Formats: sequence, structure tokens, C-alpha cells
Amino acid sequence: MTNNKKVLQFIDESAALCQPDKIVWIDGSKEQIENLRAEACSTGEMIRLNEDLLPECFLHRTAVNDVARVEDRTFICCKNKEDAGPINNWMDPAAAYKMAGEIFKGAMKGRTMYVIPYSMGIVGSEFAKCGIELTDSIYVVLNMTIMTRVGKNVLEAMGENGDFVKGLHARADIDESKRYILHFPEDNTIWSVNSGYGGNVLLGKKCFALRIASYLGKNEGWMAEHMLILGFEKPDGEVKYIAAAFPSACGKTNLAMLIPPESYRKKGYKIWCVGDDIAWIRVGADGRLWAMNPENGFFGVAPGTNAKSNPNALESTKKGTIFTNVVHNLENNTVWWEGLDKNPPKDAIDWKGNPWTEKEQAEGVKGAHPNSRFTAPARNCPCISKEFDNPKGVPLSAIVFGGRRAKTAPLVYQSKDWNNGVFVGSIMASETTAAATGAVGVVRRDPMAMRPFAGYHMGDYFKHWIEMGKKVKNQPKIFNVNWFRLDDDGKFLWPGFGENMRVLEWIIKRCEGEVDAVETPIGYVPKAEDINLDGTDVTKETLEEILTVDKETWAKEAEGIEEFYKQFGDRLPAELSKELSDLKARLK
Ligand code: GTP
Ligand code: SPV
Ligand code: MN
Repeated sequence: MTNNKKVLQFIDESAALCQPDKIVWIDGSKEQIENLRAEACSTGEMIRLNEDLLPECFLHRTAVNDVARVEDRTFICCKNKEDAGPINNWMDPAAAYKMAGEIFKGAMKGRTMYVIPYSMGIVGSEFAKCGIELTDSIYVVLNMTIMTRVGKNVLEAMGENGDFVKGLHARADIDESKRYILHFPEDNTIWSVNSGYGGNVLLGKKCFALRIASYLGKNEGWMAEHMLILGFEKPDGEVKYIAAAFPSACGKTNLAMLIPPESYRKKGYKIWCVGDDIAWIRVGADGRLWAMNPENGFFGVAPGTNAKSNPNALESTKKGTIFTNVVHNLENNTVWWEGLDKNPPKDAIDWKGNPWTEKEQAEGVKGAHPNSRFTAPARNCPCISKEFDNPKGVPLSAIVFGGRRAKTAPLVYQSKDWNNGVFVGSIMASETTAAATGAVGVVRRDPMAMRPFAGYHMGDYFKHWIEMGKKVKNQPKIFNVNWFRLDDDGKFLWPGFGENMRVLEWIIKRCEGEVDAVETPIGYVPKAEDINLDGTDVTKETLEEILTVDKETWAKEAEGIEEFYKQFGDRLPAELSKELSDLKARLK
């Protein structure tokens, strides 16, 4: 399908290593996809769901030991250990190739190696980048055809000499002790072995579009961020764009597809989804920051998705979707998960493949894995932005950071300026979720929601943010939000989901200089009367409580930040040390 020697060489070398029985090129055609679906169903790898209720939809169950990203087995393999920084795991590239080479050796014997040419961004467009993923998993092939732009035209766009990110994936034995997700930013290469789960194996996503791309962005003067992108349409039809970085399973998909409360809809407000997970951001000729979504689908968290919390996401999953680790509803051959509705099917199979009947349900056995997911085509989304296919992306008015904090962080606050905003992003902390293996609910620092995804030294990454700010004439305003404040009984104080529109409205008004704010040591918070509560049951007292910035709590927070910053040594930008000492002074 191509004369590109680099592509052919990559395939030859990988085939020599993995020794597949055959090699199949993925051309992106409907016919080929349908054949692969049929093959996966014949082996039990996938289950075809009800063609009337969920046309072209499938269910897949991963191995029980393989349900989330594995951060402790994810490595940045660059020549100098220093360059990976204190947060990433590091391996020497030569040692990593040798060690993993032993695991890949013969790993595809008796299997097929699929060659997936894909593009992150519109095929052939200025800011798009190509990748080739070699994999022995049909599940990966089918997911990639939803999540990225796959096909012959990618090879054409690459031409005889074009570069690409080399991705090699083998399921091997799904052996946790030999599972490795290896990134070689200096050779544009990703190796993933012994997993068959999402972020570990859909190499265009976290591995390429964040870890490798963040490294490319630093060198080439752009940014790859773990951000949703949304359009905020006002009643007069003007659309303002916001990008927001929240850690995994902290609300990006939900915010990106938000349906405004009825009173807003009546006035003509709308939210448009440009992307729900990743943004590639550049300085435009107009001196503004422009963000584009390099993906083509949503790999969304299933549990909690329902007709009330996120109807647009639910609608997106009605066609051409792959469900992973959810409940198989045998009553009508559809799917179910916790939080879909209050009627779990009585005749069902749980995510592990075990019967899940009233008995198991009464015993409290969960039907779907907490990190179960849907892979849905972006074009299915009823609120997909008309700019989704615009290769340049959209100009940003605001950047929003946010995390899951039971206490401490107020509902929303605005930074003082760009550098202070970079500081606000760098000190983000959030409770861990089921999106990665390990303990859940532990507060950890997750700067810009990129802790697991920056492909180089986090101190240098902060520096890159500071430098980018200097290149932007019309800087977006930078905010922080927290939908997850809890009361003493552990209940959410803020209703969240669609009601977050009220906070977005304040953010846009601040960008346009239409509303005043209260200055606090950490930044500007809304006056309580400026957050519209009409039509909610949130009282003014509750709102005041979640807007409070408690000096004592924040003084402790500042100590935690100081501790966190220490590990970056002299690679912490001076601008951020200054921001921290200024904050401490304001808290005195
Ligand atoms: P990744 O795909 O892992 O990057 O996650 P994400 O950031 O896109 O998170 P998502 O929108 O899928 O939400 C994750 C979980 O948070 C779901 O269980 C949601 O129900 C819940 N959630 C999202 N938004 C809100 C909110 O405003 N309030 C509350 N309380 N929960 C929310
Ligand atoms: C995340 O964990 O942030 C995800 C899911 O978006 S995964 O693709 O597994 O990384
Ligand atoms: Mn994500």
C-alpha cells in the first residue's frame, strides 16, 4: 500500500521480531472492518449486540488483571535519565529495547499482525501527525478505526518519505509482571506489550497524542494537553471556546457535552463539543491560542453516564460503538452499567463474564468495572461542533484547570495573569480514580492533569508553559474549578453536570470583562450573587461555602506545594518559585 521505505522497514523489523503468521494492512474500508468484526465475534473476542437497539455495536471483556492504565509500568526511555524528570519512570533506551525485545520475540507466532496507518488530526492537514500501529489485536484495530482517522489516505498523505510515530503492540500473555508501556521520544517510538486495555494499547491516544506529542510540542513550540475543548454559544449566536484539563475520570467528557439547564436553553445558550480528552494547541497568526482535537472518537467512562447526567454521551453510544467491561444484558442483548438507570437487568453477565442475577446484585457485586468504557464515533454526538473537522481548531478564550477535591479548592477561581495561571495549573491536586491501577481516592498532585502523560521533565514542561505565554498576544484567561466539594456527610455540595453551565457563564463573563470578582490570596472568586442559581436547589449559603478560600487550609496547601516543587530542583522555573512565595506572602 506504500513505497515509504521507513514504513516498510519498520514493518519488516517488527515482523522479524514478533514472527506473526501473516501481515494484514488496514485500509479503513467498511468491508474490511465488517470482516474483522465478524472474525472477532467468531472467536468470542467480541459480542455483537442487538442490531435494532444498538446497530453495529459490540461488547468486549478484557482480562480481569487488565482494566486500566498501568502508570507504574509506563516508562519514558530517553538517553539522559535527568530528562525524564522526577515524576516519570525512566529506562535507558538500549536496555528497554533489549528487555522488551525478549518479550516481543515470537509474541505473534500463530497470530496476525495488523498494520494500522492512522492520523491524529485531519488527514494531510498542516497540524496533523501520522502514526503506524502494529498490533495483533482485532479489538485494537476496531477501536483505532473509531478513535483516529485510519486508512489508505494516511499512507498517501505520508508519501514516500514522510515521518510517523512507530507503535508496536502485542498482547503476548497479558502477563502483568511483563506488562510494559515504553515511550522512546527521541526515536518517535512506542512499544506496548502484555496488555489489551484502552490507554495502554490504543497507541494514538495517551502514548502518542500526549506523551510523544508533548515532547514534540516542547521542541517545536506547541502544546499537547489532556484537555477537552468546548464551544459556549451565547443567545446572539457568538461562540467562545474553552479548553479544560481535569485528571482522568474527573469530568472532561461530561463538561464537553454539557446540556445547559432549561432556563439557559430557553434563552438560546448552547454547548458544542470539539473534543473530550486531548487538545493540541498552537499560537495562531492572530496572536491567539488555537486548540484542535486530534482524535476522532470518545473513549468515555461508562458508569455514571445516563440520560440525565450526559444524554449526549449516551446518544453517542447508540451506533458503531464498542463497549468494554460493562454488563451484558441478556434480556435484549444490550448493555448496562452502574448509574445507567435504576433497573439492572435480571438476566445478565458481569464484566468478568460471570452470571449477574438478582442474587449477585443483592450481594452487592458490581456489574460493570468502575473504569468500563465506550468507544464511540465523535460524529454520533448530537452536540458535535461544526468546527470538529476544522484542521486549525478553535481560538481559546479561557483555559480551565480542575480536580476532584473534597475540601480546599473553591468551586471556581480565576488566576491573576498567565504566569499565575501556569502556577494554578502546576499545583493542581486531585483524588485518584479507577482510570489507573492503584489506590482510589488518594489526593495527589497532578499538574495540568498531565502527571501520567508528560513525555519529559515536568519542570521543563512548566517552563514550556511560561514560554508559550510570552508568544501569545491575546492570552486566554486561566481558571480553576472544583465540582467535587463534599459536605461533612460526604455528599456533593454542588449539583455538577449540566449545572456547571452556571460556572461557565461566569468564566465567559470574566473573559469579556462583564462581571466583577472578589480578590482572595489565591485569585479571584465570584461574588455569590454573580453565580446564577435560578432553577437549582443550591442555597446562597451553600454557594458561599463552596466559594470560600480558607487561609489556614491554603497555608497548609502552600507547604504541600513547596514540598512538591522541591523535586524539580533547578528545573523549576523561577517564575513559579516567585508565584509560590507571593502566594505565601498573601496568606500571611
Ligand atoms: P477520562 O476519560 O478518564 O479522561 O475521564 P473524564 O475526565 O472525561 O471524566 P468523565 O466526564 O467521564 O467523568 C468521570 C466521572 O465523574 C463519571 O462517573 C461522572 O459521572 C463524574 N462526573 C463528571 N462530571 C461531574 C460533576 O460535575 N459532578 C460530579 N459530582 N461528578 C461528575
Ligand atoms: C484517561 O485515563 O485519562 C483516559 C482513558 O482517557 S485511557 O485511554 O485509558 O487513558
Ligand atoms: Mn483522559
